[in-house]
Parts: sequence; structure tokens; C-alpha cells
Amino acid sequence: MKRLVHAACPHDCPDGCAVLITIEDGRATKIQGDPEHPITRGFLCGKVAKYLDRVYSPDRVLYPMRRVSAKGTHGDGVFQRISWDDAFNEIVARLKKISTEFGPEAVLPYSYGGNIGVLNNGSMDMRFFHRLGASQLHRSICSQAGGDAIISIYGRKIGTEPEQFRHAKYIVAWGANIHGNNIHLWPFIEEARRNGAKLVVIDPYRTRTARVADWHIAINPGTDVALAMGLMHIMVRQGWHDADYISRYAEGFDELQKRLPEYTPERVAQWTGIAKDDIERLAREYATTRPAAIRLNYGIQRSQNGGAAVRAVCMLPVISGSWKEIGGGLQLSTSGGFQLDRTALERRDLMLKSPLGRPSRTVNMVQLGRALTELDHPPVKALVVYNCNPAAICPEQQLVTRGLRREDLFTVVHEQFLTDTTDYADIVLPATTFFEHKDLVQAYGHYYLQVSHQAMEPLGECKSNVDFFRELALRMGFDDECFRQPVDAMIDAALASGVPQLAGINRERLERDPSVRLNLNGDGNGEPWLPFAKGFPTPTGKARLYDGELIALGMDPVASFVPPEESRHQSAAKQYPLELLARKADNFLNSTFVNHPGHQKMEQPHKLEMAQSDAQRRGIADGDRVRIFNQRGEIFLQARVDGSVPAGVVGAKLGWAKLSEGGRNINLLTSDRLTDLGGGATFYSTLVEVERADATSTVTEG
Ligand SMILES: Nc1nc2c(c(=O)[nH]1)N[C@H]1C(S)=C(S)[C@@H](COP(=O)(O)OP(=O)(O)OC[C@H]3O[C@@H](n4cnc5c(=O)[nH]c(N)nc54)[C@H](O)[C@@H]3O)O[C@H]1N2
Ligand SMILES: Nc1nc2c(c(=O)[nH]1)N[C@H]1C(S)=C(S)[C@@H](COP(=O)(O)OP(=O)(O)OC[C@H]3O[C@@H](n4cnc5c(=O)[nH]c(N)nc54)[C@H](O)[C@@H]3O)O[C@H]1N2
Ligand code: SF4
Ligand SMILES: [Mo]
Repeated sequence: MKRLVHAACPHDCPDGCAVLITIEDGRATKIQGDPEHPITRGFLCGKVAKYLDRVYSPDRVLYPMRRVSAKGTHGDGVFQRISWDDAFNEIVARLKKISTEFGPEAVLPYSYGGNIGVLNNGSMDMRFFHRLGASQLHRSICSQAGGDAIISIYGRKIGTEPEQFRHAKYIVAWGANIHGNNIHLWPFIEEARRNGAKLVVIDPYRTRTARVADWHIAINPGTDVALAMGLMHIMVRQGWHDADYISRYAEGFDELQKRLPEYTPERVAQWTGIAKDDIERLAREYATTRPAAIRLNYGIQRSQNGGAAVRAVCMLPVISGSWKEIGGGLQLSTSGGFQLDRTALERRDLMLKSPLGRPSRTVNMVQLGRALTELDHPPVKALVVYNCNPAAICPEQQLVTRGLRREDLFTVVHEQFLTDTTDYADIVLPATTFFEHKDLVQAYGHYYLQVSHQAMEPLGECKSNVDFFRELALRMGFDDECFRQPVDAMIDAALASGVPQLAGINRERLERDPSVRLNLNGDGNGEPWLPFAKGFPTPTGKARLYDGELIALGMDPVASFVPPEESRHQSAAKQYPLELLARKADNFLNSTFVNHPGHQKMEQPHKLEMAQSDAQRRGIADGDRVRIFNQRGEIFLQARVDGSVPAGVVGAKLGWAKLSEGGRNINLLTSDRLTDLGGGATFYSTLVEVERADATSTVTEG
């Protein structure tokens, strides 16, 4: 018997693809993109096109296991199969004992983007930890600086729909690796270019998108605030700003104007490394070619000044008035369009029923290393990890692994594979893939909502996050009704928030129709939607070019350029003169897919990309083994000198630590310093030095 099942990719990617899975005799035999879906348009990225290799990988974790060797043995750990009953009994006993002895906040949940399905990303798990009184996790590692910045200026995390990029005549990909991270926007850009649009890429790294663009501007890392302010300086000087739109729909333009004189093209050129004439040209082309759309992505907010950077770039379409035009505006994220009922899903009120009787403390996930090694009152005694691989993706890796190695720390990891993090787990639990459970899936790069159907029975003894936390709650003796709520009822609850965008959208409809667009215009007619043509969802209805609330955070209430502590503009660069871009790989998804041979073939993960001049000065040739180091430690990679980075910048990719030399990856070099806004991670504000390594030198244990 052959069936076609509609599912939706829940990986942490803006595209939120509609997927068709062919099932024959209970086994998945084919995966393809849904041709009917307006954004997926029948194709999947190279990572997920090979998904059967992941689902049926011989390395899948299929049964609960207990670690019987030492912690952190880089893949040589020995695990023993146990039953779910044994696993639950041990987890319940340990969590109860720790809660009694140290208080429930000694339990720390740790999760992020392994699965961004609405239910499996944050529902039953949240209910469980809230009812327990566990520490809360500030899930800030990816997008918090940019998200807070966009809300600060526009009031909501929404922007231009991808379909409208086809109408643009000028497209700026700003810190946005479209071919690698957002491939389903590309066909719309191609369509625009066939109609004469120009594509400009602003990225220190020569991405695949930059290679095929009309113009690649290799900006110095962390200087985007200066560039955006410089562009506005020129636009206002030339009278290219939209005075009418600004007076109606923006507040703080006077304050902004007071800042602009500092950002002369000459000074901006010095900071950004972009020629003065190019800055003038970019301002002219952006302001006078209409409509102009910006695809801003999260690249620029992984800098220490990332909040200010996103604010400054988001001012551009306000100043130019391009929010009025179909094919204008800006997209950073569309997630704020999906106003699902999170209160019902997460049940924060349950914290009041915990032994604490109050909201528990919050731990910033970026600083996991500190939490595990320094935090007190109470210390973290149990760590429950799911949807996440912190031993690979967290900054300040030495501190993270030192914490994870603690013998008195009880660690549970719910996973699909034996990752860097499972090496430190006391108990490993098997997790389903999206083929094996049902969910509701939203997106952060378009406005279509989907039900992802379960295509097949879970392999082995895998459980979804929802089922795992449901059963754990019941075994802990939590008798609240919400722990018995079936998946369909949870989807219904999520959809029942009563906002106009969800009017007429219910589960039955989503189960029938895989491409339901949010009711954005309020009349369900699917016409192009201009989110800010007539104002902004802020209290005054205006864009906040000036946001007084930023003063309390120590920020300029408008935006101003403050060079990151680890950047070429600071004295730290004397010792470590190279700016490291610790980037994502195009053929992996953060640390997911890194372990599959098919994906490895498409990627060359262990390279350090260097400019010719930087390599030459250090006596390094293409292919040499190099040592990359800073105050946090050292890693070894192979130099690649191929023009992908400008002088002063080096690039390397995120992978699994245990598949890298010495059991460490680039996050050994990144710091846990936080962004100016939102407490985000600063992966792209990292200074290093590089030297040629002889073949025999090895990693020094730290
Ligand atoms: N193939 C693939 N797709 C992915 C992911 C993946 O790992 N692989 N990850 C997913 C996730 S979790 C996310 S959050 C999104 C993120 O998608 P993006 O927001 O696109 O994120 P990044 O790749 O971090 O950064 C984008 C670009 O910003 C550049 N950049 C770095 N510093 C600066 C700077 O200071 N200024 C400017 N202008 N550019 C800078 C980087 O070189 C990079 O090419 O992608 C998702 N999609
Ligand atoms: N140096 C550097 N570090 C980075 C970044 C960078 O650009 N550079 N990017 C940062 C960003 S933007 C992000 S979002 C984070 C991402 O960090 P993470 O959220 O940890 O993402 P992944 O590395 O993809 O790991 C997710 C894990 O979840 C597992 N998983 C998948 N589905 C499920 C499920 O349904 N249930 C359970 N229990 N597990 C599941 C996968 O097998 C995988 O091992 O990394 C950050 N770290
Ligand atoms: S990872 Fe992104 S592009 Fe690839 S299938 Fe999933 S949603 Fe689509
Ligand atoms: Mo992310």
C-alpha cells in the first residue's frame, strides 16, 4: 500500500517547507517538496532532500540508554540499553531528590531549535518544567537581539512577505546567506532579476549568494550600524527621504537627524572598510530605485552591537518610505504574524503551583558554562537537554564542557543521535523525527501555517518531545488536566487565540489544505500585504526611531555605532588581530546533519578561510595546517586561501566537536559575552590569531 503524507519541515530554518512523504508498507520511501505550496514550490534544500538517510540512519538512537563509561569521551563512550520504565524511574527519583535537597530551580531545562514545530518546541515540556518549578531558560542564543530590536522599532516581528520580493527592483541581502540558509526566497529574487532588479549583498564573507550578486559589499564585521547611519546621512542630505511618510508614521526623526552628522561617508568608510564612493552609490541606488526590499537576516545581530545594528538597518525603509510599496520594506522575520495562544501551550501559571509558589529564576542559555560552574543558590544539579546540542553550539566551549563533566551533575539528553552532548549524558532517550509525530508548524520566513501529519510509526522506542514530557509529568505525580491533553486538542488550543490573522483557520482546514496563508489583510483575499503602509503596531502607531526604553539598558535610544570589544577597532586586536566569522555551514543546519556521510561529502568543514595577504604575512599557504587561538584556547584547521574573506577576517564553520581534531570546534574560541540588546550571543565578535602549525603539534588540554 502506497500513501502520500503531507508533513512540514520543523528544522530551524526560515523556509518552513511543505513536505510530501511517500509511505510504502509503513516505510518511508521518498521525500519531496510540495509543488502546491506557494513558498516551497516543489523543492527541498540539499540537507532535507536526503532525509531518508537521517530517519533510517544506522546511528539513530532508538532505545533509552544509560552511560556506563566516563563523561565526555568524545564518541568512545559506552552506553547500555535500558527500558523506558527504568529510565523514567531513575529520572523521577533523581529530579525529586534534587528538588527536595536544593529546591526545584536546581533543575535546568536546556533546549533550542532542533525542532521548531509549535508543540515539540514549547508546550508539554514548558508545562512540565513550570509545574516542577525548574529554572526557566532564556532562549536567546539565536535571534533575541534582532527580535528585540525589531519590536523596539516596529512593534512586532513581522515584515515583507517573500512573494513580494518578485516585485522589487532593488534587493539588498544584508547579513543574509540566502543560498545557504533561506533558499526558498531565491526563486522570487531570480524572478525580480529577470525583470531588471539588482541584487546587492552586504556580508564580510563571499557567500554563494554574494558570488552571483550584482554587487558584493564586503563590510567589516560588526560595523553595520555605521553603514546604515551613513546611508541615512546621505539620504537626508540629498532630500531622498520621504518626509510625508516620516511625519505621519515615525517618531524621533529629529533625534535621528541629530546623530547623522557624525556619520559622514568619510568616517563610515574608515569603520566599514567600504570605499566612500561606494557608500554614496549604495545610498543613491537604494533610495532612488523603487521598490527596494531588504532581506535582513540574523547575521548582523550576532555581534556585540547587534541590537543597535538591526535598529539602524530597520530605519532605512522608514526613511525611504518604501514600506508603502508592494515589493518594498524589509524582512527579518515573519514569526510575529503567527499569534498562536502560547499562554495555553506553555502554562506559565503552573509555576505558582510548584513548591516555589512563584515564577522561578531565569538562566541565559548563552552562558551555560557559567551556569554549570558558577551559579549558586541553588547550583544546577540536573540538566535536561532536548532539541539542542550545547556541547557543540554554545560559546565558551571549555567552560561548557567543564560544567558538563561534573560528576555531581545529573544530565538527561533526549536525542535522535549520539551528539557531542550525549557524551556527557547519564541517561540518553530516543527522540522521533518529524516523520514520526504530528505537529503544527509555523515559519519565520513566510506566512503559511501547516499541520504536519505523522507519516509512520516511531522507530524503535522513540518518543516525541510532547509524549516524553507528558509521561514524565504523569510519573512525577502531576495530576493537572493539561498533562493529559491530546495532541489534536493542543493544536486546537494554539489556534484559538482569537486574533484576526487566525480567523477562519482551524485544525480541520489545515488538515485538508497544506498551504493556508494567515488572514493578513483581514479579509482572507490573499492580496499582497503591506504591513506598515499605514503605521506600526506600537502604542503611538509610529515607528520608534527614538525608543526611550533603551536608555535604561545603556543604549543610545536612537542608534549609534559602538565597536564590539572584540573587533579591529579595539586594543584587544593588538594581540589577536583577526576577526573570526564562526559561521554556519551551508550543508549542515547548525550542528544537525554533521554526522551523515552524504552531507559530509557536500561540505568541507575543517577549513580556516583566510585572505592571501594575512596568510602570506604568516608564512601560511593554502592547505597548511594552522593553529587558531585566543585567550579562550586553540583549535587546529587547514588553511584555505581562496578569496572568500577580506583581509583582517578569517572564517570557519560550525560542526561537531567530536568529529574535529582534539574534540573541539570553533565555539572553543567564541565568547559568552552578550549583545547590547536581548542578551543574545556574539558569535561574530571574536578576535583570534593564526599561525602555521607543524604536523606534530597537538591540542593542549585546557
Ligand atoms: N544551511 C543552513 N541553513 C540554516 C542554518 C544552518 O546552519 N545551515 N541555520 C538556521 C538558523 S538557526 C538560522 S538563525 C538562520 C540564520 O540565517 P542567517 O541570518 O542568514 O545567519 P548567519 O548565517 O548567521 O549569518 C548570515 C550572514 O551574515 C554574515 N555576517 C556575519 N557578521 C556580519 C556582520 O557583521 N555584518 C554583515 N553585514 N554580515 C555579517 C555571515 O558571514 C553570514 O553569511 O539560518 C537557518 N538556516
Ligand atoms: N559558532 C556558532 N555557533 C552557533 C551559531 C553560529 O552561527 N556560529 N548559531 C547559533 C544559532 S543561530 C542557533 S539557532 C543554535 C542552534 O543550536 P541547536 O538548537 O542546538 O541546534 P542544532 O545544533 O541543530 O541541534 C539540535 C539537536 O536537536 C536534535 N533534535 C532534532 N529534532 C528533535 C526532536 O524532535 N526532539 C529532540 N529531543 N531532539 C531533536 C537534533 O538531532 C540535534 O542534535 O546554534 C548557535 N551556535
Ligand atoms: S531545512 Fe529549510 S529549506 Fe530545508 S527543507 Fe527544511 S525548511 Fe526547507
Ligand atoms: Mo538560529
